[in-house]
Parts: sequence; structure tokens; C-alpha cells
Amino acid sequence: MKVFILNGPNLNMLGEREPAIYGTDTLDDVESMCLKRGADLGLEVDFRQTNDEDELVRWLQQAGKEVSGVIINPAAFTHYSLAVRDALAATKLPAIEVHISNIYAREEWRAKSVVSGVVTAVIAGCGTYGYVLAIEALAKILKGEK
Ligand code: CA2
Repeated sequence: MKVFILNGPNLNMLGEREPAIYGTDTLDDVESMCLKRGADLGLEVDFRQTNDEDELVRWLQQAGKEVSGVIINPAAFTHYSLAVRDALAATKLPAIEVHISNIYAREEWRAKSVVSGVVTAVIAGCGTYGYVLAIEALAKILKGEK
């Protein structure tokens, strides 16, 4: 079974700046961790990052046709992109929203996600380990063990 792990803007800078908030793992480290855990659980993980809203929407449209589930860290798009929300909702797939930081314990504007209302579950504040938790949860959901 194939799943997408999609990452939004600036997450390519992970590990390079703001370690106090986002930790020291790079996005390549996170990808390796996800591919390994996915393989353990029988999931083929396609891990992607973009700074471009249009590209993220196109990947979500592709997801609806090609994969069984989606894990998404929409990054700043979380807080305002109705295009990402609509595209995610249109997939009709199980989806898990991941945030490395606890968006509810930071600036007030970060506590609002326009995406959370169309996902199966949200994981926030577990650092990059949140991606592993999301893979484990998605694997269970896809096996019907929710
Ligand atoms: O906590 C998260 O995972 C976020 O989705 C990360 C986004 C932020 O806009 C959300 O509110 C919460 C920011 C991604 C930018 O990541 C950087 C990483 C290192 C250095 C600079 C930015």
C-alpha cells in the first residue's frame, strides 16, 4: 500500500535554523525515518516537500487517484490555505495532519488550522517523531484497526 507524506513551505530548512522550536533533524533525516518505519509496517512511503501551494494542491489531487492515505504537514498553509483544505477533503482518503511544534502553545494565529476539520487525526508537538506516530496511526487505520 502506498502513502504520501507531504510537507509545505520552508520545511526544507529543517535542522538549519530554529532548533529550539523544530529540533535538529533535517528533512532528509525525517524522510529516512519515515521510509524505514513505513517499510516495517508494509507501507510504501513517497515523501515530498514543496514551497509552492499550486504544487501541493496538484499532489493532493494525484493522491486521490494513486495512494491509500496521506500524512501532511502543511506548514504555514495550515493557517490559511482553503485550497489545500479543499484538495485534501476531495481525496476522501484517511489523512493525518502533523506539526513538529505544538501549534496551540505558540502565537495565537498558529492555533487555527483550516485543515484540521477535514483530516482523520492531528499530531502536534511531538517533534519530528510525530511523523513516525502518524505512519503508525495511518497503518492501523488502513488495516481497519482504528
Ligand atoms: O510545527 C510545525 O510543523 C509547523 O507546521 C511548521 C511551520 C509553521 O508555519 C507552522 O505554524 C507549524 C513552519 C515550517 C518552517 O520550518 C522551518 C524550519 C526550520 C527553520 C525555519 C523554518
